[in-house]
Amino acid sequence: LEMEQALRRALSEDQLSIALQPQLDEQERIIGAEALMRWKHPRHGSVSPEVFIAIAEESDLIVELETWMLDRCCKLLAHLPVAVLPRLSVNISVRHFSQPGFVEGLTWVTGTHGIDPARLMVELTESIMIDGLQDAVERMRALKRLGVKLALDDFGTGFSSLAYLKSLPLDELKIDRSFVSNLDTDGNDAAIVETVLAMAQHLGIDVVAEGVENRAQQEYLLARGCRLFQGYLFYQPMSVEAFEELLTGSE
Ligand code: G
Ligand code: G
Ligand code: MN
Ligand code: NA
Repeated sequence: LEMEQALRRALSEDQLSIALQPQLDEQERIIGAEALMRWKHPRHGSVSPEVFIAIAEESDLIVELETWMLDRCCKLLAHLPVAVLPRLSVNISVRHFSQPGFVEGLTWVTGTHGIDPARLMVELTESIMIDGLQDAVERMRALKRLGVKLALDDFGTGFSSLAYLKSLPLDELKIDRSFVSNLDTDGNDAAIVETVLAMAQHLGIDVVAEGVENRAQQEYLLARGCRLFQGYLFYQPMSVEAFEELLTGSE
């Protein structure tokens, strides 16, 4: 509860920021970035998002934090032409996704900033299906009607099977970095990655490989049809200023 109060203060006292990690295509052109929340406490310093996101998710505080995040991301998209920055990906927790006003909120924030909702990739995790597949599918369809893109994050770490994938209106799958990191050493992980890529291709869903740290991983993925990459091999998450510099400097 103490942490929750400190986090509420963080929001009103401007202690939160955004880190952006570029996403690249097979030619290593930047096609977007994932937005990741950061919190620097005035006395305790940086607090890990693993810690503060989990605390925020215990209440509707997560809705406030992610609403702030969406506003900042739409503002940045409005500021940068689509040719410079095609899209941004934002993580949305199941609690926020399940809120009655979520679609309206997204409609409002994209409208206010005058951006094409298709430039926003909403990253969801398999936990959205916790209250049943049908509910999740209906909510996802409402988002698709607005025009935003949908990604399934941390794919492979959840409890669900591959079978339901065909019923989800997804644009993108993000293979969890735990599978990518062992590609060269673990035959099972390599087989999983290969299967996911083949299946996604079959379903017409793009795949982002997360946590790509070396050329061997990149080449393995490329050879099996993966076209989108994110990881320390290319870029670590960086400040918005550094990201803008990267984009405008490489024009
Ligand atoms: O860089 P990294 O340590 O930021 O991120 C740690 C975890 O925090 C990741 O799983 C990431 O998805 C999550 N995360 C970062 N920002 C957000 C956010 O705005 N909302 C949610 N739900 N998760 C986030
Ligand atoms: O769960 P989600 O995929 O949203 O989390 C993104 C997290 O992955 C962030 O914490 C980010 O810093 C981290 N990350 C991104 N690229 C790499 C990488 O190449 N290696 C490792 N170990 N972590 C990464
Ligand atoms: Mn993510
Ligand atoms: Na992930």
